[in-house]
Amino acid sequence: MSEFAKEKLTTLMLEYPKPSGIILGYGTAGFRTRADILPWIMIRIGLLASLRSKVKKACIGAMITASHNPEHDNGVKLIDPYGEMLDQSWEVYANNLSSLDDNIHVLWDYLETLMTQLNVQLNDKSTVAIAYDTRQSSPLLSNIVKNAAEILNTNIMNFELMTTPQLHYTVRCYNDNELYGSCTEAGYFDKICTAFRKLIEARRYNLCMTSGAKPAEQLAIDAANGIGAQKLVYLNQRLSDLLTIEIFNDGTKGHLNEKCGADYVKLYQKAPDGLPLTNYPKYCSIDGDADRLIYYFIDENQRFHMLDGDRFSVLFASFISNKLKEAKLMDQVKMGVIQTAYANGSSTNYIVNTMNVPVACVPTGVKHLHHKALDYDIGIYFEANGHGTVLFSDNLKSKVKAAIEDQNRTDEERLAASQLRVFIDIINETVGDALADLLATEAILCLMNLSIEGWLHLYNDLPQRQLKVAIKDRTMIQTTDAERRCIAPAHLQDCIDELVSKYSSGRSFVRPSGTEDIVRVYAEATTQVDADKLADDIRKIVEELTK
Ligand code: 16G
Ligand code: MG
Repeated sequence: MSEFAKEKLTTLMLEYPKPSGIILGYGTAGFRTRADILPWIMIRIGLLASLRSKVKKACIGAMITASHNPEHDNGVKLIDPYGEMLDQSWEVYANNLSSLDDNIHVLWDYLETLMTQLNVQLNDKSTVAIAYDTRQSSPLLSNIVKNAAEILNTNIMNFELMTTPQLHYTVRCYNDNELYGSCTEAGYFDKICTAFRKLIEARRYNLCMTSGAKPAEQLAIDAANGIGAQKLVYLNQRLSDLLTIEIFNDGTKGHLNEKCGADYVKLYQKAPDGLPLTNYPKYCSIDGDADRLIYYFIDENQRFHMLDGDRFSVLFASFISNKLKEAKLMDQVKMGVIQTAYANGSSTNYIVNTMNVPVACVPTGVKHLHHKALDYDIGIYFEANGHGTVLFSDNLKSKVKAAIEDQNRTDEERLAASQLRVFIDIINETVGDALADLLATEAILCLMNLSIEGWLHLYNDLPQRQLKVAIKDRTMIQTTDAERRCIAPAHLQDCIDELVSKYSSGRSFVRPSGTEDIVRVYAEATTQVDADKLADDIRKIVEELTK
């Protein structure tokens, strides 16, 4: 390979050396840690993005963000050609690059070996699309990714400030010649806003005829002091006659994700700081990179109620199955909901037994849910934390199109099919997207004539408790069956089974965290007191058996 390229890489490595003793793995959220110790890894991820692009002959995305983590953290993750997360087989290369010594010859040798193995050349065409969140450290880190990728002759598209789902969408559009949508931020908003308007304008017109003009829906949103605040403004600009969004925690006063954002609200089950709980019928929180969404409201007794990812699964599945039934398409397609062990048992019960929709359970982490969702014509997935989306197969899309065009069908059938087609355009099929999910939720509530209280009362959650347990080595805990059962240490599962059997509707599991050096305990039961007690009993057993 070229000496010139090697020289440039040497300079870059000298400028951003790898701190000694650091071990950094490419996890579910890519590389993520304190921002000040990240620059060196950005060199390696830039090189990897470039190689991936050469191999796939397509644009690869690099998103700089640490999502819901505090401002002092940052991270990077790669996006594959169709807007999905980096293929798992490449995480190995990411980890290999990360673990190499900080020596140009070692790194260069590895690159040459990898390029031979992957059958690509330095001059092969490559394109990397970069975007970042609002963290102070983001511009510098993205610039290092750019400089590193350019060493391998890569064309860079820098989209600067974007939400994570916007970059996923953009990469997809670029690679499929804009069949999915136009490859710009304006294209993204055009697609989701036009679909939203189409879907609810007709419905609002009908309502207006029967019960008078309806004012725009009002929503107060906590934007976690992150990138979402800047982007929500566009929804306001385009949809203000249908939706009035008041944006709080917009980054002008508070700190990113500090006592606010979807993760905070979900974890502490309370409203964030910086958002006055007055006068608004509905509230939402998104996270620092706008790929998670949580709804909540205050009832007339001043009680706080939260609607999380499980609730989105139920709402989306209800709406879609209604439309499939109305369009007489239900028998021709396979629909399923994908959850993790964290899904509240009541939601699973409601989806399976009341809605008659099958549920699959997979290990924690978006990539597992997304992958499983591909098995269905309509795969609806949400993590309880509010991250999720819906995937629609080509088969489903062509059946819907045929139904719309079929003159032998009734008007009602064709209307339902066209509503489904428009709904698909609101959804960001590449990844969970707080903005798209918000519009989809508002559209469904309007079309189903459902209030937020009505949505909440579809079923009652079982009380639950989650605990973090610090143990000396979290790898001692090993799980199976989508993390619902432990296989190590010995006897732990027997003890869990025995404790759980003492509680009505009891359920509990233990798993090592993928993002923190702790073990997580989950418990649910018929009362909060029982759920708390069960969780605490399990904690003691975990501590005892891992001493
Ligand atoms: C990451 C995952 C998220 C998962 C969480 C679990 C992605 C993009 N994010 O944030 O899906 O719920 O990790 O964290 O995959 P834990 O292993 O610490 O419980
Ligand atoms: Mg996020």
